[in-house]
Amino acid sequence: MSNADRTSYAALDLGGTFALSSPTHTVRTEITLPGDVHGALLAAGEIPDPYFGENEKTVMWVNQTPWTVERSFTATAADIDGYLTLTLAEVDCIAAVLLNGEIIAKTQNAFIRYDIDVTGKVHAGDNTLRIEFAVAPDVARARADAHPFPIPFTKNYQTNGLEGIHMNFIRKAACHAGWDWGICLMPIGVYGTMSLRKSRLARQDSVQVDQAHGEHSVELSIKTRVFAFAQGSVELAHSVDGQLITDKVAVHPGENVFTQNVTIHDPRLWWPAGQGAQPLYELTTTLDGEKTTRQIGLRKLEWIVEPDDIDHTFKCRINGRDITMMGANWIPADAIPSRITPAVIRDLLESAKAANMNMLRIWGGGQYEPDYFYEMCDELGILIWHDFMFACMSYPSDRPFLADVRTEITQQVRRLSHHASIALWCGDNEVIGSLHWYPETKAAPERYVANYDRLNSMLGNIVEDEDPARRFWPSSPSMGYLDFSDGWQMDTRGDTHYWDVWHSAKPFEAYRSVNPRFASEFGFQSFTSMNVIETFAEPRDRNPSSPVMENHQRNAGGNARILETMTRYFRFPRDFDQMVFLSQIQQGLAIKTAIEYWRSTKPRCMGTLYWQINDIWPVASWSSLDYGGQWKLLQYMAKRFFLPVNVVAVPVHETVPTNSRGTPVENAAPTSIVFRGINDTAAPVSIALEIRAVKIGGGDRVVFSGDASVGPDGAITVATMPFADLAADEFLFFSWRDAHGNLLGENDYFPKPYKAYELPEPKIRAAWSEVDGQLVLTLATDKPALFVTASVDIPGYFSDNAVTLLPGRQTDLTFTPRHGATPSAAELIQSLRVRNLSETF
Ligand code: BMA
Repeated sequence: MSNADRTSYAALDLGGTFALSSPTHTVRTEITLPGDVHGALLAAGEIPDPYFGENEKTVMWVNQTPWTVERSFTATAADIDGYLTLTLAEVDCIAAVLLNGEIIAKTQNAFIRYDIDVTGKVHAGDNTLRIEFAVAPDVARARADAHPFPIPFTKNYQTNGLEGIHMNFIRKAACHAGWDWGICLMPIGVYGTMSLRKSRLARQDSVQVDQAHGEHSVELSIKTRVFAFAQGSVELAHSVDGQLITDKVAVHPGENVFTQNVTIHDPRLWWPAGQGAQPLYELTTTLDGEKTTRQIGLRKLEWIVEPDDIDHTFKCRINGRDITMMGANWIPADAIPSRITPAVIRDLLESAKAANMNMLRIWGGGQYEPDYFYEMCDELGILIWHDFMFACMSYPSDRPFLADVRTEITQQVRRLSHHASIALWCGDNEVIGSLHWYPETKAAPERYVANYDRLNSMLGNIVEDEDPARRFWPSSPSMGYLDFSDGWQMDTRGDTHYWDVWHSAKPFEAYRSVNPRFASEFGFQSFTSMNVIETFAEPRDRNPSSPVMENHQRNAGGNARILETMTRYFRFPRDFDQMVFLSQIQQGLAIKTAIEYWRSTKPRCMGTLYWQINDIWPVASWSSLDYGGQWKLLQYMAKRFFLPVNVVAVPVHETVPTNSRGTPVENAAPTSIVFRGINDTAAPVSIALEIRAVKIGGGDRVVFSGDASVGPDGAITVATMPFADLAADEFLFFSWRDAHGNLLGENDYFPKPYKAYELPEPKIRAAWSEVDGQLVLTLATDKPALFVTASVDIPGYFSDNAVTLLPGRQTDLTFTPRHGATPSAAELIQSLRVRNLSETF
């Protein structure tokens, strides 16, 4: 690079320490930006830990206070010798930005990157940057009051004596106001880039990459958006796969678009996790010295939504193969945004991959994630179903609102479209459904449908213009293009949110009463693990109906639902600790019931994403990972029920027994049990299946042993067993091996609820040994032991857990530390605890 190039572009990072103050409050302290006000006040000892006890209420004043942040920075003559852009990303949210006392911008959308032209406004020497934040809930209320007709907001965050916040009138994560799993903090801050960029003539605004896949090559079409301050010419260069394209291009003031093509021969294809490797090609773009890099995964991705004999397919085809999507829904990783770091995100995403997931859905009540999130997904092979950020309520559709959202969506699509991991753009979460929730929307459906369509059709059009290769899906759930009917449980087309088991207390078996094409939401709650509860509840509060535990349960009636369900499937737990453990067994069982069944219906069902993988704070919720990333039992069970080659038991009722309300009768005995072999790989697999009937007190007999071949991407019935062949005290345990005798998996099926069995008290032996330098925990038992779970006091997870142990069948577990922990053998051994179902009551 020549000297001229080196000086033509520079960026001054304006992140760092700012003074934090308020015109209405006496607090004066410091804040590190990017960061947030709650984090700063907590660090300064000005507020207690918002997550502890009921402190949420104590800190509520923070979001009702206007805040100001200010810093001075020094610029050299060289720093300002050119056109200057102040780039601020993720400013949360309604604020005035002042440079040297002059208002240079007003921000109002946390999802927009503000590129502010500050040419001539920065001095050589000292400068001041100041951001004055308005009280967002007040602005939202004023906007709602001024709107010509009422637009109700979701009741999901009407908590803590708040009257609720009109989150549909401001653009920031809706769940910042609380959700049915979330604390209400309404954070304030700047979470993204803060930099002063100097350009000779022009700056990069976005780089997008489209892929056209041929027989043995991929043509990349690289679209660069360049913002020029004046007429002239700039050097634009891309380098990828050893090829360099350099162009001297003429620019005119404003936005300029350049498209350049590169052909990559014999491409190494990118596959989702579990289906192949994730090779990434590095694309470097340089504009007059401003250099950016992107990792490009080469894959052809299509959504096949077309008529079939059921109604319409809904499936993701990658590199020509219809691949079942398996995973969960994603919410923002922390309610205190400054705690969302690359290390936290990597840990969560690696846990998703470790549980055999290949897709996450970024849910519309949260946020667009930082670049590193998607880079990690590219690297790990995790596809993203991406909602746009609208959820569970109607939104305005006046011109200023739409203009603001147009900028938001356009920018986000341009920022993210080059990622191999982005699989789908979805208009929103449950906004169509929500038209049927509120008295106002129900009373005037035509108005609210028209209002909805103005926003939703604009979103679709932006995707069509900005990212034509990607599918736009109007909403989740949705039945398809311009279909505004309420089709949550429609199971012949589109995607399905099936919530009857949790929200309507239907039995777990009800999951088998629907046959979704793609189940994008369904969930069942559990308590967060005991060591997490200990971080927010004093010993005296560790009771499901204490105010502290109720504050850490945001779904009305949630704790009651957890406990009531226990009485249906289990003997009631003997103490709080066991109740917490049992709640996680129960949660795992609910979701296992759904996913095993829906996977067994392949190719009818081509996706199961349960609600939800992560937590935003420590809380009772539907998540499979605790706040902090620890594995709940559902995460372990997910690792098994998402095995690419799996065998599942499906009870079949010749006539489905239902009660007078049409609800399946709980625990009705099936006529037979069908064993379905599922193969989500590209090659045929041979499965040697052995099924044993096991007496709950010990002793078993082989009831089936046979081989089957399951074709690529297929599911077939491997065995069928009349239910009458099972004795009253027996359950089924089955295992399957490949053609070489390697164990591929184990599973079980209990025809009756666990409470109906006289569980023996097993003696479980745990022994550590070192195999190939790795510590292995071997678990063995003298009597059948259910949901045997090992835990240690070190961040990490075992290779399996919540396992069924039988006499003579031991299980070997290895431990994977998280967060770079390097536990000694002694530490692991000392803190080991092994639990099982029989000790819960
Ligand atoms: C879903 C989500 C969220 C909610 C969850 C649990 O439908 O879209 O709104 O948190 O249900 O109730």
